[in-house]
Amino acid sequence: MVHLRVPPYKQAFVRDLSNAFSQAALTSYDNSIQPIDMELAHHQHEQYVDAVRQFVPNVQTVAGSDNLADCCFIEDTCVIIHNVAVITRPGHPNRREEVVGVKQALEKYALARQEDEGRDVQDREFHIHPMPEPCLLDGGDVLFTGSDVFVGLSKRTNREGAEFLSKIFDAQYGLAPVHVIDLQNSASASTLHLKCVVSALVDTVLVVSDDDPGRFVQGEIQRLTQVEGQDSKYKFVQVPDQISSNILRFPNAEGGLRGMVVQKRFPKSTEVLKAAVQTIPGGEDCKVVEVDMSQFILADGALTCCSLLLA
Ligand code: CIR
Repeated sequence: MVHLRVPPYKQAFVRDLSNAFSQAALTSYDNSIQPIDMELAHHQHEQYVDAVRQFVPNVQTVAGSDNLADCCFIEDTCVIIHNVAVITRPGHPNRREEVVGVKQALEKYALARQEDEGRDVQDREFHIHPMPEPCLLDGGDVLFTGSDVFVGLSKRTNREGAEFLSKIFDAQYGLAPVHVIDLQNSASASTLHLKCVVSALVDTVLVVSDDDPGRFVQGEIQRLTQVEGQDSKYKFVQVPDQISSNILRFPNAEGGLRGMVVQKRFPKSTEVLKAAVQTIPGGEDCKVVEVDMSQFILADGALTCCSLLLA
């Protein structure tokens, strides 16, 4: 089966907040100066899930756990391309157990999908591959554009993790080539994950932050995807706020955009994103939803990290 683009999403998984979120989530912020407000975090999570529901017919919630403070950041536990899921080994030891509940939810989903008469028979298969040791990888380090997978090597993701994705997505299923971007350099070492500074608007238009890590990643993507002297197929939109470079996109069946979720409170970046959408064929019909994720930002989270989206 040849897939050339990200199709519209039919299914999403989100994960409830842990009761330990405000106290024990990993963060680069000083929690005593900027504590997380749990009530507000719950409210913002609901707004986020409502936004996803506007574009995805089935949204399933995986139960949170008191022992897993960061479990709402479900993106880090799994990478899904079309009907193939790789369960990760999250880079931080505190987060490693998060995969157990996600794997169970996906196994259940895989069984239900097999019976789904709304799907073509060959589309009912759903394959799940857990990552073995010594692989380490957070899903936040993986960007799938529709035709390429980019993997950031970071404090959380190692080369073995990237190689495992290549083995599964490229060698075994022929879905897309996997390109490695080493983030451990002076320009981007402060970046937690690759997708802190880049995400896709549509398959060939990427949003990057207008700062050193964003420019570094843009350069790497251009370099890795240049063929025989031609320019890379990717175009870039630079946003002034790093947090706004991480958007949720909801493709339509024509390769355009049905909708996009962006961070609230960053008006300059939102203006740039809205203008970029207008340059995409059919962009005038794209619905833009703004969600305030301030309490998740305090735990180094953004938008893509709180869901798994699949066709
Ligand atoms: C962590 O440090 O692992 C979490 N507090 C934040 C994870 C955010 N994940 C993501 O952006 N994919």
